Amino acid sequence: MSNERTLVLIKPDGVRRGLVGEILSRYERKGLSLVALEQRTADGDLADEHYAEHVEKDFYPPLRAFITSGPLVALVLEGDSAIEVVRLLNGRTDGRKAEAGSIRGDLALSNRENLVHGSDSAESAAREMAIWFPGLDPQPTA
Ligand code: RTP
Ligand code: MG
Repeated sequence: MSNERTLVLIKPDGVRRGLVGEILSRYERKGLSLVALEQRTADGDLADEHYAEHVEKDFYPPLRAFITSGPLVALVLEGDSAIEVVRLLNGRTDGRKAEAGSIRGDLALSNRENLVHGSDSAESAAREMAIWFPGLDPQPTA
């Protein structure tokens, strides 16, 4: 058992499409616990910080425009192997290729507007939690 915390974003397409409850419920039904949740709108600086690994890539300008295009919901989830489990529930990046049964596989049809973000490693999770929820302990309490 490896209890972990991970950072999730329900991206602006998820809020616009009214899928926040549907997506949250998938994480909750899996058994992950909600530790923190906040709706906010990212500005360009916050987008650049969050997506530091992608800022030089060709796909970044449209990604930046998308992620700042409206409110999103940031959350921290906790549970056994939470980082990997969230990535499995999210599915492959491209909604057209994502596995049926995953959030993207069932609900997204785009490589960019793919509803959710999940930290991809323990290091990313700690870095991203510090960006979105400074003051929150990145480690589970027990
Ligand atoms: P995320 O970071 O959002 O959890 O997604 P991911 O790990 O599955 O994908 P990543 O490679 O980190 O890409 C971050 C986000 O950038 C958008 N993207 N657009 N070629 C493209 O147009 C392209 N590739 C990626 C997606 O929104 C992706 O989730
Ligand atoms: Mg990623």
